[in-house]
Amino acid sequence: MLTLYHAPTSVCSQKVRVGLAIIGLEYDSRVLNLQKGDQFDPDYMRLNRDAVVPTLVDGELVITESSLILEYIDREYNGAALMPAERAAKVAAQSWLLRCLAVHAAINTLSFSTAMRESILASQTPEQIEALAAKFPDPVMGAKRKDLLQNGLGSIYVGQALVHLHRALADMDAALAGGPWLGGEAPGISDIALIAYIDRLERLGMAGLWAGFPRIAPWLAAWRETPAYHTAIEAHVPAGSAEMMRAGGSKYWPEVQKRWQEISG
Ligand SMILES: N[C@@H](CCC(=O)N[C@@H](CS)C(=O)NCC(=O)O)C(=O)O
Repeated sequence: MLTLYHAPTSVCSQKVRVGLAIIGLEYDSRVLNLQKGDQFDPDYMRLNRDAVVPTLVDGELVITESSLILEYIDREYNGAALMPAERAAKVAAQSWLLRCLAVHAAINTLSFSTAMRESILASQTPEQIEALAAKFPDPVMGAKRKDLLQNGLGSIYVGQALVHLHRALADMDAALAGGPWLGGEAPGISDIALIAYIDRLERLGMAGLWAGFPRIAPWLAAWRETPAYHTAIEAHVPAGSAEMMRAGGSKYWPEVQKRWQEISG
């Protein structure tokens, strides 16, 4: 039996749960409360020394990094059916999996400089934020979190996030010209790897980011009709949290939109 350490609304957890649902794999669920700091528990950090979710345990094997987990479950339990066999399509899919690192960093930046910032600043003192940042095993990640919370959209990380997201959305839009899914006629590994990130942007009230990329909205709408989306994403959203995220993110949208228009030229 697979064991998945995950968190309800963490985007990287969502994407792995979508993969598990699409393949039809059962798993033993271990839910971490990231707000309470479960990720810093020494027992958990023996599995994932970066103190992040998700982590998949399969017997003796411990797998971290959400894109690698997707690739692993598809290869080991699904005959690699989600990975294109054709040479160019396979390289494209592998590129999306790798690129998720930059896309995740950008989503983390936009989440913590807007909606999450609102709720954290409302409930934590500057000393508590300092203490949280000091717990990150990677000091640069701790400094990033502190900077996002202190400076919001004025953080130096925001410009980089917008550039990476602009490239990713433009490339997704271009790739979707070949079919309703990046995988062609059905969701493939690239669609699964990206759904949680695009979904998060919409939940932050920032769907205007793809106003100039017409194939993204129908792709997201199609995902939201799937049973996997409901099981893996929607069903885990705690009551009231969707409204808080949308309200918190929307407050910052005019400023994000202004910066986005500068990038879009
Ligand atoms: N590149 C990693 C990123 C993992 C990551 O940063 N996960 C976030 C949730 S999406 C996390 O656990 N954050 C812990 C925290 O905010 O303290 C992956 O794709 O698995």
